[in-house]
Amino acid sequence: MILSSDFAFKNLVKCQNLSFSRNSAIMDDLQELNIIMVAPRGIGKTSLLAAMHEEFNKTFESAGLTTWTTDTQTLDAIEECKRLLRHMDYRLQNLVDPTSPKLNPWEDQGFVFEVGSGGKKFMRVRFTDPSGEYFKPTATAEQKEYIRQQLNQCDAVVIPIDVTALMEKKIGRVKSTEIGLWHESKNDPARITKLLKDTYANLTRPRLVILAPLKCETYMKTDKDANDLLDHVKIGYRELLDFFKEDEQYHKLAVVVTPIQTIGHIAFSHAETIDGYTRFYYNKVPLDAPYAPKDGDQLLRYILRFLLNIFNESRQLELERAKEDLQKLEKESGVKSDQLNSAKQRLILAEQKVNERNQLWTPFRWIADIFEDVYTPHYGAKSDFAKTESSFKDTETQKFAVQGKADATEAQIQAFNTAISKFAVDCKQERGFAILQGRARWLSVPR
Ligand SMILES: Nc1nc2c(ncn2[C@@H]2O[C@H](COP(=O)(O)OP(=O)(O)OP(=O)(O)O)[C@@H](O)[C@H]2O)c(=O)[nH]1
Ligand SMILES: [Mg+2]
Repeated sequence: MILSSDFAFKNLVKCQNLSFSRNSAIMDDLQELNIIMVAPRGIGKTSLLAAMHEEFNKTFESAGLTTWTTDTQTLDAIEECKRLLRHMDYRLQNLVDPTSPKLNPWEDQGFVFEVGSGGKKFMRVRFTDPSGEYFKPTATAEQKEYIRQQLNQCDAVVIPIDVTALMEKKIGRVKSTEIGLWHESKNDPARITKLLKDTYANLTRPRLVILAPLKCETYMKTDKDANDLLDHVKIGYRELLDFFKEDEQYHKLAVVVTPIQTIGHIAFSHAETIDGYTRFYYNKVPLDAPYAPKDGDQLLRYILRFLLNIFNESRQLELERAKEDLQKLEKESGVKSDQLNSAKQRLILAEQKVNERNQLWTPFRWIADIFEDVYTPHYGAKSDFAKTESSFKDTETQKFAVQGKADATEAQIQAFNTAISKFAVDCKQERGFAILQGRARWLSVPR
């Protein structure tokens, strides 16, 4: 295992049975959920994040959640990508800057934000947007290891798909059972399938896989077109989808298809191959069409619907444990309260005896003292009462602390359940969109 820095190491630390890692750069106890974009060079990983970012505030606001975003290089790249796509010429000749490989891949902080409600942060979400270089056969050993570790660690994987490569051949659109001429070379499904097969062979926790067809404007015009696109995704990634359905993986995976238009209003024009590299050309339709990404929110909605479900599952366990602790503490507090009452009774009796003794005429008191010592028992009863009282108070303090924690956890679960329902209401499931696996278990909607 190559651990290039302390950051890398800390980034790999896992809580038991959960994927949540803690990032050394931000020292707090927030649970972190990770998502990685997986596709070769130029497919549209960064553009997809830009389309998602365009819908970011609206999507969270409508779910009643607050977000806090950290300034990172990836966020800068997203903003720059949006600026470029917004001012794209009508033939789409301005190209988005390719994401450059990092000298030390582990130093990539990604696009990070915290999610919460009512001013309280509940969890941190991190999108990693690696350079397409890392997925090439020529990638360095360190880059390959980085991707392997990220895939192991991430809760969700987004696979952008170049739809032109999937749906076109030299003489026009593919027929129903054909697959695009450039699908293998551009989208490299074989490499992606191998990467995921290697990582998901022994899954111990749930994962979400999103197949996100991009540059799909032309293929989403009618219901028939959109369903045809979905069918082609299923054919183009058949080996991967079959692997997901195998018994070992099936119950741990949610698999979704979400076609996203990262620019909007574009049409495929033609392909040109020079020196073995094929470039696709597009036009805006109409020529002065504005930047209008479509369905960028769908990515966020599905990811959050999944992550919040997972988060709530772990919170639910925490809540149950807190409730068990509370029950024990309540029992303990009842016993201690009885003990305190008895100690109090003993103290009152001892005090009475001392008072009675003190009221005797002094010579009689001396004589009585010889036959019965009332002061030592009084001292004992006093100290016994103090100890019992302190122990009772300790239990009560613990009880209040656990009660407070349980209430806070319950409030988090409630807030997230509401958000899951709101995210789910607008999750598209038709016209090219589909939940292929894991709906009931990992994308469930609270009643
Ligand atoms: N036609 C068309 N082109 C798009 C669309 N979205 C992105 N692109 C173009 O696709 C190219 C690649 O997009 P990127 O987002 O940089 O791709 P990437 O996967 O991040 O690439 P690397 O960072 O190099 O790995 C850019 O030049 C974009 O202009 C789209 O919806 N339609
Ligand atoms: Mg990029």
